[in-house]
Amino acid sequence: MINSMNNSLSHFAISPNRKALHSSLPVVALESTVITHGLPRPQNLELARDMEREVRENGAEPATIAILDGQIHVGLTESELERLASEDHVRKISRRDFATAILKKECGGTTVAGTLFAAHQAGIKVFATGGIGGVHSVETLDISTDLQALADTPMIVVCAGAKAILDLPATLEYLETMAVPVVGYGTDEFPAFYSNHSGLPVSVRLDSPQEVVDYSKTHWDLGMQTAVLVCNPLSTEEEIPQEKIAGAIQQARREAEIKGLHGQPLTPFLLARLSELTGGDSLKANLALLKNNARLAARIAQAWSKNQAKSF
Ligand code: PSU
Ligand code: MN
Repeated sequence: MINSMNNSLSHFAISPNRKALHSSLPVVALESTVITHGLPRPQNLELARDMEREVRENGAEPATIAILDGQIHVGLTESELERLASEDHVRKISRRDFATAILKKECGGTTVAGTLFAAHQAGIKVFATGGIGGVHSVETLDISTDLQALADTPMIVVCAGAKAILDLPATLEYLETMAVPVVGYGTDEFPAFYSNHSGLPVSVRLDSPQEVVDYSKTHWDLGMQTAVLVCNPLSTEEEIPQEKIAGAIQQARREAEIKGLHGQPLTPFLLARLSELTGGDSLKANLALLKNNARLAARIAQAWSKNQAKSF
């Protein structure tokens, strides 16, 4: 469990969203590993801008989170976003990497786990990503810190399920063990990132932003400290049916194994290889689901702050 701010405030730059944060206006945190390690250029910068636009157009303030020159930024300016998307030496920042990046004055993209840490410290309640990390199906043990962060950070996380390159049944088992509610947004099935169908059940189905807010409030009023994971499927036009992508996923995994890849480079390799193997189709679906999640997160953030205003 991570203690609240303590002396860490000096490492934060929260300026662009301070007003929104203090007046409990709707704010959506956005991660940045997807910009630095998850997508090729120039799509990474376009996507970062698109996600911010989707959030704004749906009534909330975006706060993209990253590390620049050793400072944790909650909310980036346009030029900071451009810099992050084009920097050559950027670290992938999960929870354990903050102190390293701060002391070495590095730049870095925050993963789901890293973003949850910084967003929670800044008082943000809603966060949008593409797909969470999870349990990899490799011989060596590889469980994303994302799962541990979800287990101990009380935030609403909007995603398209876990990335399809993972062992999805094992990932869901882990989330169950850690008591993280897995919400199907308008679905009974856990989405598999590019595909809407995994054949695996969610723990609860909810159908509107207000239902997500009511659910989260009840969960946290009981004293629970876990995230509420909202899994948002793509439209049928945008998804890639599982049977169409299963072969490419298997091949990418095999290649990673032959290369002996493990640790932080594994996920970026699998995503990039999959895009090559599908002739860009997986990239297209990945971009669509990221925007889709930003949209829903903004609507949930709006419902959340309306609810907060009512209870004062
Ligand atoms: N969603 C995407 N693309 C990504 C990621 C999520 O559409 O690249 C990133 C997230 O930042 C997530 C990370 O936390 O991949 C998982 O990395 P790992 O498996 O090494 O924990
Ligand atoms: Mn890992």
